[in-house]
Amino acid sequence: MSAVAPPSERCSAIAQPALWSMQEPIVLELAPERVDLGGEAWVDTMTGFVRGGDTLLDKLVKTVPLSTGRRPMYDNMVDVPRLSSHLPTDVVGAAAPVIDDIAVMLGARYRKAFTRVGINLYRNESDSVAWHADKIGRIMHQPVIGLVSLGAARPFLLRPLGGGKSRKFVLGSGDLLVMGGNCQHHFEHSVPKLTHATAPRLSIIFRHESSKGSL
Ligand SMILES: O=C(O)CCC(=O)C(=O)O
Repeated sequence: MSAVAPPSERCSAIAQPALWSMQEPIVLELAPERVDLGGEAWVDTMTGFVRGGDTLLDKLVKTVPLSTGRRPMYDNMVDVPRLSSHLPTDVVGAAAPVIDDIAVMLGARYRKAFTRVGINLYRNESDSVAWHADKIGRIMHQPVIGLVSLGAARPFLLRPLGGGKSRKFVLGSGDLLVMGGNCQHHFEHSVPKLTHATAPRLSIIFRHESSKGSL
């Protein structure tokens, strides 16, 4: 069950973005650095992979149908604290061709077909995603998940499944983070709520097919 939010309720303009962040979106050569998490789990990161991140955020918020999901909590159904969309990559690419470019670059590097795109809009500091590992990890060995962050910088946390010391990656507009190896099997991730006011952030998640279809 979900309700599509009208564009006017999704977010307001980003406060004072960097000038390069407002240019037409382009993608730089992919040159990530690897963080070894141990146990064959890893994260690749690249700062400033996408230029024009705030322009891309604006375009996606205006063109992609974003909805509020619902989930059970105790005896009630509650709104998920963010807006989301899950679409084939080429559908999002029709609105913003740079999405196709990113999927192709990730595909060439990680040897996967990134055919699905998830979009999450964190409208303000109260929006978040709770600790979880992606569902694809339950049915596929060592999936690769690419994530491009746009808009306000927010911490992205990773910790061993079930708890433990977390690692913080602060993702700014245009930054890339890729989770791979045993990451979805041994780790969980979250984007926590903040205690200070923040401008909107949008994440684009690139997922590939599993042998049992797309997730
Ligand atoms: O927005 C993010 O950085 C994380 C999103 C996420 O964990 C998800 O879509 O499963």
